[in-house]
Amino acid sequence: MNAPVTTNNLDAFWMPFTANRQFKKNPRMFVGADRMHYTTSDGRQVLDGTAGLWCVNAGHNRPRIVEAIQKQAAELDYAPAFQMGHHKAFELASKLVQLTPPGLDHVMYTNSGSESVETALKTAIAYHRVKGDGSRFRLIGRERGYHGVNFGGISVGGIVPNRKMFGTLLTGVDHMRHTHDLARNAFTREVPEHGVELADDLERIVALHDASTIAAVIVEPVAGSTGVLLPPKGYLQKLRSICDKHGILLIFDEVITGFGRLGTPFAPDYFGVVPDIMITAKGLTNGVIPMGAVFVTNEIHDAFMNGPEHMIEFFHGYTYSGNPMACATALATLETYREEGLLTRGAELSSYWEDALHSLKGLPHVIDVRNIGLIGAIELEPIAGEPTKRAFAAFLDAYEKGLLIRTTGDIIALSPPLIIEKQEIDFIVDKLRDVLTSLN
Ligand code: PXG
Ligand code: PLP
Repeated sequence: MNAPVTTNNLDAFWMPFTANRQFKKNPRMFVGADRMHYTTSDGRQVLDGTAGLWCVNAGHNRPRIVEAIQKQAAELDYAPAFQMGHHKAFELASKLVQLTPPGLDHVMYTNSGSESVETALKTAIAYHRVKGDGSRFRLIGRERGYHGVNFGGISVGGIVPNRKMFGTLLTGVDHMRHTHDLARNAFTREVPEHGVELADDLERIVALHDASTIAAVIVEPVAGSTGVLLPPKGYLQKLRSICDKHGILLIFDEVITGFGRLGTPFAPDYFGVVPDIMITAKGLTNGVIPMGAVFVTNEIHDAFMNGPEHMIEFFHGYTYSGNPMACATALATLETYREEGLLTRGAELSSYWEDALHSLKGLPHVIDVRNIGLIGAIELEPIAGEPTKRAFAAFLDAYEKGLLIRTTGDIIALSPPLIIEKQEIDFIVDKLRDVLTSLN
């Protein structure tokens, strides 16, 4: 007989990217959230040091968003995504392309970062083919890259445990080296000095496979999930110029960096390098309703607008692409960002944030502190033979002390909602100091 389904029965739900057995012995449950804080099931307040999973950029329970969802549900709950439209999908697209860098003026909707990645990779390969260049099929990613969990994304990605269980993956993929170099760049503030030459890996890969076989290069402008790896000075510029030289599309995966996380609306506004395809999700809807968006240049879009007009131009899309509930949520999110200046608020706070984080230098086990915009990372020396254990202990202790952080490997990652105030930055750093001081 099946066990009764109650909230006390934790067995049925196989949780994602979670130590299930550890969690179920001692569950950590949230029952509410408002602005910067969660309420736990035992009635405590926990400061959200990670904006959920890098997505709740405007903080929790924002009135415009709540109201928009309630209204939309009663007005138009669903509209078919294929061969039919609804106004908010077009309104949102028009508003989004005003925010994105000039030239990235067309957008396709998805439901997650992972789907945005698949959409971008497929678009890149198909673009070359519609231009009559079907021999360009290879995709180049980077070691330690995270591009979601679907087959295309893990193929171009470079996080070993996310890949090694899943067979042959996509063929025709190659990887550049990652840019993390503690020997030369430890305790750098914002962009590190050393490592621009790592972009030359792309030239080597081109020399090996020949440019005529390569469709696209995909990178996170700042690698998030793997533990916050920053691009060295000049690195992204160099990737851009190598791509231009060889007719290769450059894809930025901005699932984390998009929507204000770097103190600018998107990474091109920070680095001055514009990709051909830009992948987003997370902050697009403040994490509240699942949605992603993939931006492409006019040139890419226009290349598909050929053939008989009654024909579908691109055989791709999802049941929920541009779902009315998601579009209403995204519109309310953009309005909240605009009213409160949140897409550039990170820039105002970043030097305070930087100084606060770097004050942790010198504490036990801390081998690096790095930051950019409202992202921070503290890298810990792993316990010999037991990687991840030290950081996980820090995560559990911080949670008990009222602070939610993320850990990946032995790196603590921080990415608070962009509405954070200075005293809340102080709270984060004070708690971390307590945690790190008492860590084994
Ligand atoms: N690309 C990038 C660059 C991401 O960071 C995805 C794609 C996939 O998005 P979805 O919506 O399919 O999860 C991501 C997601 C963490 C963490 O703590 C990071 C992500 C997701 C969950 C946790 O680092 N990144
Ligand atoms: N599997 C089946 C059997 C389907 O019919 C569909 C969509 O119609 C899908 C998967 C894809 O679902 P989605 O469009 O939500 O990605």
